[in-house]
Amino acid sequence: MKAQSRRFPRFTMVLVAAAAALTLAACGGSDQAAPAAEATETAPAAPATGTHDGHSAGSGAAVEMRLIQFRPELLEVAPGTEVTWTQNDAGFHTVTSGTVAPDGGGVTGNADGKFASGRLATGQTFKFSFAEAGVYPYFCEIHPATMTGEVRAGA
Ligand SMILES: [Cu+2]
Repeated sequence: MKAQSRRFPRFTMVLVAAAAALTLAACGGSDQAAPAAEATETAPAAPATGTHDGHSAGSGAAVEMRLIQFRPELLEVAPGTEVTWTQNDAGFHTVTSGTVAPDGGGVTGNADGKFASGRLATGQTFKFSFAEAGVYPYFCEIHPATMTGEVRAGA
C-alpha cells in the first residue's frame, strides 16, 4: 500500500525531471554546438599561423633597406645561404648583428660581433653567409629604434 503510494509521486518526478533535462539539453545543445565547432577549427589553424612560410616565400636571400626599414624584416633561409642586403635609401644604414634594448626614452643596440657591414651608402650592398643554423637578429646602428631584422637559418 505504502509502496504504491510512494511509487506514483516518484514516477511523476522522474517525468518532470526528464522533461526538464530534455529542455535543458535542447537549449544547451544548440549553445554548445557553436563553441565546439570553433574549437575544432582553431586547433588545426594554430600551427598554420605558427609557421613562417609567408615570410620565407621571398627566400631569395635578399634584404632591401628602404624607407628606413629592412625588407623583409624576417628572412628564413637554409643553412649555408648567402644573404645580400642592398641599401636603397638616401644617407647611410648598417647591417649589424645583435639586438636592440630599450634605454630610457630611446634604445641601445648591442652588437654581438657575428657580422657588421659598416656604413653603407646608397646603392651599396653587404653579403654574409649563414653557415650555421640559428636565429640571427640584427639592426641598423644609425636607426636602431626603427630598423631591426632577423635571419633564421634552418631554425
Ligand atoms: Cu639605418
